[in-house]
Amino acid sequence: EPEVPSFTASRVSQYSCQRKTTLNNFNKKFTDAFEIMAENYEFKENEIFSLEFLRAASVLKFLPFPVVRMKDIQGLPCMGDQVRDIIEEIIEEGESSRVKDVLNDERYKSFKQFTSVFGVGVKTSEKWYRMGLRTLEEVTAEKTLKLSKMQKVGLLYYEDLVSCVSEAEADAVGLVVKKAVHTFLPDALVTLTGGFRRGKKIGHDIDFLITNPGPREDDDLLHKGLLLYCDIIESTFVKEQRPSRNIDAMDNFQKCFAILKLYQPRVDSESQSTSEEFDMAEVKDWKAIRVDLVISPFEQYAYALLGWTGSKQFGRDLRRYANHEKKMMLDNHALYDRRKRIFLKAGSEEEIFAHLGLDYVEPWERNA
Ligand code: DCP
Ligand code: MG
Repeated sequence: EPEVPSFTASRVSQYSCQRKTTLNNFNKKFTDAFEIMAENYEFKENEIFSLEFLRAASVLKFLPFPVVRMKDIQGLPCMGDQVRDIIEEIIEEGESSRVKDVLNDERYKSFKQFTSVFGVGVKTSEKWYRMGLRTLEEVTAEKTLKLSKMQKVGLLYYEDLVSCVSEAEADAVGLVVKKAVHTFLPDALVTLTGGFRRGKKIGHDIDFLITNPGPREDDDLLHKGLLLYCDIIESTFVKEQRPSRNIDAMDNFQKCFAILKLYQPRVDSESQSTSEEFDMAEVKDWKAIRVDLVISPFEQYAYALLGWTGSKQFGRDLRRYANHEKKMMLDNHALYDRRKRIFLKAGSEEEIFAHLGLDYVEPWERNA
């Protein structure tokens, strides 16, 4: 029987920060199914079940072979009954009836549409659904709704924003952002984080971390031009603040959830032949792109970089590991040793892994 050498299921850690997970996923069939189940539980605000499926997905993303029979998952962590049932169904039927039920569920379908709008989360979706709204068409037609500024622009640029961001677009935006930042702060470091730093070829947004070595004069950076829409969140970090206990807490950096207008040269010959029929001004030669800009003080840069590189599941497991295995508290700002009652400084991601007693995991191996 062909067996993958040096793989022992019982030695797979329950923490994704002790595993190396690349984008090479042999079990997409299963992990896509789990992610739908997790999302449905998230819509029902059942965090426990949602996490159960996300953890299972993350373990299967790490497996160096495709699962073809139940024996293949024997001894692996995070394989609860709900998870095993779905794996069994997919092995036997090629698909899962439970997942199909979710995909056909009216509430799931509505929440999926609603949350695809920038600025709309589970809470707003819940409200709209209770009002009897089911589709985005119904939402836009409902003139009595009080939409936030964020939701208004989310609907205005909807088509652009739901179409994914490519690597080429990420590079182009990177140049624009760097140029803009450097006119105000010539020495600032601008680093691409999020999925693109992990090697993903597409994303739903582009994440940048900005830090300025030397004296702090970055406070005004986000208040200057360039953006189509920008929701600036002021920094709420207070000095010597202990890392938050909540593993999904937002950080306190100054940040901006922006929509950037990326001009694109038109390359298709088709539109050129017909362009004479249109007023040139009406031809849209740009795309609205979601960009997150995070400003971190230089001393916190390594922690911010680790946190904003993700994946979300990798970050959750790092914090859970720190807390439960090391009695330390980690967030995007700092690492605090509860026993020694000290903050552990780090100038690089490598140092943070070392503080935690973990082997270093490269960004492209954090696709948990
Ligand atoms: N993150 C964080 N704190 C937040 C928001 C995000 O630490 N308040 C982290 C977790 C994510 C990373 O930042 O992995 C980037 O967030 P995204 O939602 O942009 O996720 P990705 O970039 O990984 O995926 P996508 O391709 O969907 O953009
Ligand atoms: Mg991203």
